[in-house]
Amino acid sequence: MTEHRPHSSHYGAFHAAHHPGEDRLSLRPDPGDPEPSPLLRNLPAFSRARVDRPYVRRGWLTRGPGPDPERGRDAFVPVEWDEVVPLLARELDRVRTTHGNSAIFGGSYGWGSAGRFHHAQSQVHRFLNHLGGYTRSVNTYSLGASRNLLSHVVGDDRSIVEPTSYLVLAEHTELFVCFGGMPAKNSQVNAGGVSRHTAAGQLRAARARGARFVLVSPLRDDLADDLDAEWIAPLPGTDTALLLALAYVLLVERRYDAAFCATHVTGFDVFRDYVLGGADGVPKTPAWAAAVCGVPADRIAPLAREMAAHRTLVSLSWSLQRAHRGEQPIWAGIALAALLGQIGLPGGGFGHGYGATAGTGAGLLPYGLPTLPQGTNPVPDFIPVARIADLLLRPGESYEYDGQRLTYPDTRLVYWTGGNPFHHHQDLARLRRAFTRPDTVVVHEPFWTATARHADLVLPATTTLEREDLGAARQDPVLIAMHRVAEPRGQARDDYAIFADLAHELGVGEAFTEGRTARQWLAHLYEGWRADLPPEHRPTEDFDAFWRAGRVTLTGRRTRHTLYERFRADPKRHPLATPSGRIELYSATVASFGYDDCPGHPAWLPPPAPDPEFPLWLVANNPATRLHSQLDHGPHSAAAKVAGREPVRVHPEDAAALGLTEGEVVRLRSAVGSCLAAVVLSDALRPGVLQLATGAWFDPSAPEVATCVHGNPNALTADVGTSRLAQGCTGQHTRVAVERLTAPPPPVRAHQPPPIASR
Ligand SMILES: Nc1nc2c(c(=O)[nH]1)N[C@H]1C(S)=C(S)[C@@H](COP(=O)(O)OP(=O)(O)OC[C@H]3O[C@@H](n4cnc5c(=O)[nH]c(N)nc54)[C@H](O)[C@@H]3O)O[C@H]1N2
Ligand SMILES: Nc1nc2c(c(=O)[nH]1)N[C@H]1C(S)=C(S)[C@@H](COP(=O)(O)OP(=O)(O)OC[C@H]3O[C@@H](n4cnc5c(=O)[nH]c(N)nc54)[C@H](O)[C@@H]3O)O[C@H]1N2
Ligand SMILES: [Mo]
Repeated sequence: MTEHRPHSSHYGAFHAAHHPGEDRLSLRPDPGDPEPSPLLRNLPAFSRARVDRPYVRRGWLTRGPGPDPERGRDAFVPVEWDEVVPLLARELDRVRTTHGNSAIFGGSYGWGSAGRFHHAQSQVHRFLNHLGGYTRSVNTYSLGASRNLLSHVVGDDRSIVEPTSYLVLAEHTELFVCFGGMPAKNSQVNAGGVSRHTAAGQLRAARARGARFVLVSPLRDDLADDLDAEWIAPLPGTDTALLLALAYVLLVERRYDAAFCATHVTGFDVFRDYVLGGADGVPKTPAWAAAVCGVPADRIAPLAREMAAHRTLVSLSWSLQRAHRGEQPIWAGIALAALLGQIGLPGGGFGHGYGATAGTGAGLLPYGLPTLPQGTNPVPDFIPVARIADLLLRPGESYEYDGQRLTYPDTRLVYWTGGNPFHHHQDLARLRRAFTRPDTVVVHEPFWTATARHADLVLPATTTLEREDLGAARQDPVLIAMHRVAEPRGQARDDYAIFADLAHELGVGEAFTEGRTARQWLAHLYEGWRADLPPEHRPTEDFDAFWRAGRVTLTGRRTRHTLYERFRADPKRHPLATPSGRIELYSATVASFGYDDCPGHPAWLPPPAPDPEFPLWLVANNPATRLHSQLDHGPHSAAAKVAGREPVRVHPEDAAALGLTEGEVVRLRSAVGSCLAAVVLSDALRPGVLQLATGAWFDPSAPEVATCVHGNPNALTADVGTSRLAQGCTGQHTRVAVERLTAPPPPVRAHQPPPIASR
């Protein structure tokens, strides 16, 4: 396929041609993209790590389904498609008839690939719904704490889905105070795709107009250099204290907007009382905060005054809430913005996720996109997504969640397509134990990820490049005809084709496929979507014309608007969806749950006292050189590794104190596990804080040396929810010690196939 064809990914649209003889991909970013993402460089990743055919784990094949400590350690036996499909169909049938459908965990969280039809989660959910349903997961690793919190505080998640647009910020915001930054590395990516990367340009435009940026983060590179930001570096996990102290200054100096608080806020008195110390005897003064967060008190008070004197955006990153009591910094940030009284004014108020994705602030199409109908799931059971290990380890036990008492169902079969829990979950040694518990684990994967290695049945999925699809996101102005760019590798098949065969075997083939081929589905979804659009936004191209053209333009994206404008103008006519209709600085609902880990107003809830054995903070953020764990073996990701290992950044002062040298492989140890990583010296960190990105493929091949020898930070993070309110992921931080190695480090085997056996 030497002709360049249109395609799309979570990090950009492009044209590509595959040269099979040389195993080379020639790739041209979309010509309309002002700043194409370097992540595209990972795409020409043809590698040994590919799953070439179906496999069944040896122990499962010989002993049959059942809990097995060998899972994740065993060899795999190659099998034929016409053998594995009936085998798996029988097992699915056994589990649902013997244990009921709630015994199938089909949450299958993960980003998979861009493409509306071959969306792996939609495929697996549709398939399992045709079998009678499954236990699902709710919420995301991205925003576990915020979704629930925002529903109580501002009534919905519009501040995430459709925040004030960048165009408005670029024109109006005078002062950006960015908690967690707006990292350029993250605005490469958008779920579903992005054909135009505009975030960095908009921020430069704001700067060129004279806006000032303050970065609040333990890492200096969370805002681009060309924004000339002032850098304030708190200790990880202490933003709540800083935010409360800023509120304290506004309150005692009477710089807050009393009129706005009187008309648009509920619970002001409770919050003020807490901040001033009436509730607990501790006034949240700058000096108090300085002792907690390490930011000088004499910078905190002036910052509060500057915020009150300018059109200020309080920008809160998603990372803030992916941590111990992650609800609190978001609630405290909204409270601060409420005191400033600029919510609903152009360029003022708060934002939550600018910089987290390419789409945040890029505007939103006022209509939906083609999607594969998933059917309905009659099984009521669910877990908050980050409780996966608890689900498998604690069947029948109950726990609290957002005012409810839930019980973990007894899981017999785990079905995963398009996600990598051995990348995304915390405390991977514990997840390994959890994965020994079910009777059967099924994974569809293009690659031998750690999750595939911990399965019993591994079915080789095509990559996006090997199939046709529709590519679009609601924050982007084009729908892309994703043409096939490469032939499927080995015996790889589309998730859809795999499910179609299983469905036929189980007697629901016609219902699942509706008699359509994949190409017929694309045409069906496209035409059905087109017919439903408001006429002014309906593309004139029918499917064939769209497919030939390679794209259609999506019109109507609202790129200039201010969030909460109408609420501000008339809170009675346009109330928020909270019980009071206002911004709740005190929530009677949250208070009624009686959770000490999430009381009824924003509060500083200190982490457990630090263990002197683990003196350093580790920030485990999203990676700059790849999307999560995807294509970790790709050229761009590989180029950032040091001697094949994931780099851990260390401040030169810490390195000197520990006797570490650039490039040295060290062992990081936490209360739950250990991993190896290669030292890279950097003064872009607050001293005492290390940084190790997520996504290096988990490699437990030398447990006597480390839980992971490659550098996956989730070997170190604790598997604890944010609070009972949301049970969100807390993987962003952990406390560690650094140890020098006394023997040469073992090789990294993560990107090689597992042991293959004959029967
Ligand atoms: N410590 C720590 N951990 C974190 C985070 C953190 O900040 N710190 N961040 C968290 C966040 S925000 C997220 S969203 C998660 C991300 O976690 P995931 O979304 O699970 O990570 P990915 O690496 O994107 O996994 C997607 C998998 O799908 C596979 N895949 C791609 N296309 C297809 C397909 O068409 N079919 C099939 N069957 N498979 C396909 C890929 O090969 C890959 O293995 O990680 C979380 N984990
Ligand atoms: N290149 C790339 N882009 C991505 C992704 C990817 O994998 N790769 N993943 C995408 C996904 S799924 C998501 S959810 C978003 C994630 O968006 P975020 O959650 O915002 O991203 P992170 O990179 O995890 O964290 C952002 C920054 O927060 C800072 N930070 C960490 N802890 C603290 C703290 O306690 N206080 C303060 N003030 N700052 C702190 C860190 O320095 C970090 O670089 O990114 C998306 N974009
Ligand atoms: Mo995420």
